[in-house]
Amino acid sequence: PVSCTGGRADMSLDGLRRTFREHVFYTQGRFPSVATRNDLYMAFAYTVRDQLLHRWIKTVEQMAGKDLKIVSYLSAEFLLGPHLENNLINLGIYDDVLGIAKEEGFDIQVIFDQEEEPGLGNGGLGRLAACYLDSLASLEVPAIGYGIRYEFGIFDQEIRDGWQVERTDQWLRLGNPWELARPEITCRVSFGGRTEPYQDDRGRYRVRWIPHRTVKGVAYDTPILGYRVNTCNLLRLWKAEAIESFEFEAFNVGDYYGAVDEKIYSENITKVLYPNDEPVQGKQLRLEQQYFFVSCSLQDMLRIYKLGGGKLDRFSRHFAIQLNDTHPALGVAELMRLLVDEEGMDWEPAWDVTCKTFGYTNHTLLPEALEKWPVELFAGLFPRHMEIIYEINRRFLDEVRRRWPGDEARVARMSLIDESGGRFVRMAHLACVGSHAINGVAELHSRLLKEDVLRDFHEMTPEKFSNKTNGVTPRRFLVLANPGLTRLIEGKIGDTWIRRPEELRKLEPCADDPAFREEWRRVKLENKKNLARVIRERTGIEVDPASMFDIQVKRLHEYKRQHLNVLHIIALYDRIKRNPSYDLCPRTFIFGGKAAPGYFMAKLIIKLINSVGDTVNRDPDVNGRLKVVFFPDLNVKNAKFIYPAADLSEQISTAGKEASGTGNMKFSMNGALTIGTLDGANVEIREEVGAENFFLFGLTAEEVYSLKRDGYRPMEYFQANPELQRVVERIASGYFSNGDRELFKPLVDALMFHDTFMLFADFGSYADVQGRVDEAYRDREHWTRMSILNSARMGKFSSDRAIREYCEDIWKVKPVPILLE
Ligand code: 26W
Repeated sequence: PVSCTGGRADMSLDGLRRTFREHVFYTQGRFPSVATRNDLYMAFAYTVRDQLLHRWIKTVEQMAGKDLKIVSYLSAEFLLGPHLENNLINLGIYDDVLGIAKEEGFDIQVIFDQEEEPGLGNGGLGRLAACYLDSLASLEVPAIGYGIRYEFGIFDQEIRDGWQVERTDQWLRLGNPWELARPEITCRVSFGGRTEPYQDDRGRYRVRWIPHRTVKGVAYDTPILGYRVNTCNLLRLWKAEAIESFEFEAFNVGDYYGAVDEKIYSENITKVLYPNDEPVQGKQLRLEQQYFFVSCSLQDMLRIYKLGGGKLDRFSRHFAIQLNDTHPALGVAELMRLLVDEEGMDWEPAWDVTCKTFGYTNHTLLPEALEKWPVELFAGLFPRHMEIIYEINRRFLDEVRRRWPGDEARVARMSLIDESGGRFVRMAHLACVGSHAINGVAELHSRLLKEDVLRDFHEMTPEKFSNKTNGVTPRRFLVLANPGLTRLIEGKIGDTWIRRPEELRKLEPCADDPAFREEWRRVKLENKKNLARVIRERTGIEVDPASMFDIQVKRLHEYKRQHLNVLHIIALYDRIKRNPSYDLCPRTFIFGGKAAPGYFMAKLIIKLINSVGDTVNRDPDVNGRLKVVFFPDLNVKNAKFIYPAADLSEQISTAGKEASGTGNMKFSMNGALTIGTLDGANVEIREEVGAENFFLFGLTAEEVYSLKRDGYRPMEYFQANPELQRVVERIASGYFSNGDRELFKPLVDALMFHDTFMLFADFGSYADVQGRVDEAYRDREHWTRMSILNSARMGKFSSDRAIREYCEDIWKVKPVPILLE
């Protein structure tokens, strides 16, 4: 065993202080008196990283040579958020480091604030991947996360004149102390060209791919430490570089600029994260990104596996690969190519290995969000994979025909190739056929998958399907985000719930204790004051921490219905204008979230929120009863101010549209009550916390479908509801846009004539239930009781529970405890 006791592995207070000072001096090259804020942050980060590396070495050492199984989580996105604070919590040295900072004479919060977060994801899907990495390590399960090291992550959002403005995210500008570049761990990834048949030395028919161009993938490793354990897993992200091979040089003799072009072209692949939360159809670079990281990752796994002397036909006993949505689904064809073309396996055993290795998680029901690639584009980039997909499809459709003779409609529906107008490769079908397990991310979502989107696949192979309801890590979203509440809970029930959140149930009796309720309110008020301060700093708006904080933060999307929330705000405003003494419990409405840069309607909704805010916040008639705030640049770092400060969490998507939602869980854990539809995980949250502690409204998924089927006419709801008419009229008349009737016309027209997401159908019941929220908030004792019960009953939504289910049902992997000696 490698010995690294003493020195930088020393985690005593003295050891940490010495290591920190050494890093200021030897890593940053600074005297303490001239060290910048960033020098200090870097020195702390390296001090903590030393501890991680110590555990990482131990993890690798103790896993080597063991007959174990590794989870490989393939995801185009990992939305990790800042590392420093999280690692301090997981290591258990938060207070020590706070002490050192104090002694050395600076504010640790300022140091934390210096960290640029790796925003390598869009929203729910990427953040889920990060929570799952935390839980895998915390449960001591060997795992590798594989993804893309985007040079520019999700854009930074600014609000100018009420509109979203995007700025490039330069997260690597000051260096990234959490990653280790591995210039010696590289893979070659090829694109384009053609294929060619040949006979191998045993006379077997083979195919060789003669690609048009090849790039190099370089590994960048980030250690992922679990909570209070020694397991330190690996997040391996790939960066694209130009290969500087002999041929490359030879080809470019005398053509310096050509050579530089090639370099730029190659490095483009991992330049930027696509900022859409819906697929970008036909974007070649996006498809190249997907293949690039999938190919690097599979090559890497095969390399690791062969290093341990494994035989290829047993690969699936040692690696369980999870496809986070269809973004890495090309992996199915790529593993086949590697096994058959590169390793010389026969088709059948290779296919057997492939199917046993992959699992597929679906994250969306929106039909327009299912990825499909034009065959022409696909075949041009991946001629060999196209052949392999045709062969998979041929064999698969033969099976369909055997099961359902003569049912050619079914064959067309299930084919990996969509030929219903243009030809496309259906990535979800490829993922389903090439996996032994398929799951949705909430009970309702998994049911709808089986009944609708993947119905034919469920009929054919029901045993592949299961549900794995999402979860979030209580470490980041409770312990780190809400230290006040964490202390209060620890004072009552200790801290074992941080690993076993089911134990939060022990708090239930405290809901009946008036003194505890008082404390609970005090913590919430502190958190609200804290958010109020941040809002003042970032927007200049003053909000009253005594008012109800009603919050909706998530990506801007019509199906998430931020504009339904706005319609209700305008209704309240309208009531005040019609009756200046209208009795309204003071509320602060807080919104946050990014809109895809090309999503016009989502950007218009941001503008509407800000315009309504401008009007309402200034109107003296309102007299403090209403405030509307758009919190700019929602990211993981900012989210920590938001979830702990909420009284009410808005989860108001059209039923049947939100696969799960995870923000709903983060809010509820922090004691917010939810107003929501029966959509995604809301259904299960309501089951857990009890219907009496949840504000339910709106159509069910079934009602939404049948209404759509029978012909939904928004105008009927409009005509039946005078308040709704006045609300829409205020927007249409230019009341919030200085008389400009054109500005919000696209939004108004979309609602009046289409209302795809049925805001009008749900408006009445939403406004009614908001009235009940208003009443309930006046009874502070009862509200606090409900709030405590929400936190106490959120155990199910820990990502630890979710990961245990994946481990047992899909991956068949077991924990491997790591000793530090
Ligand atoms: C750029 C292409 C693209 C396409 C789709 C990027 C990202 C997506 C995802 C499917 C969108 C997404 O984040 N889905 C969300 O996944 C969460 C985690 O399971 C769920 O909680 C959300 O309901 C779901 O919308």
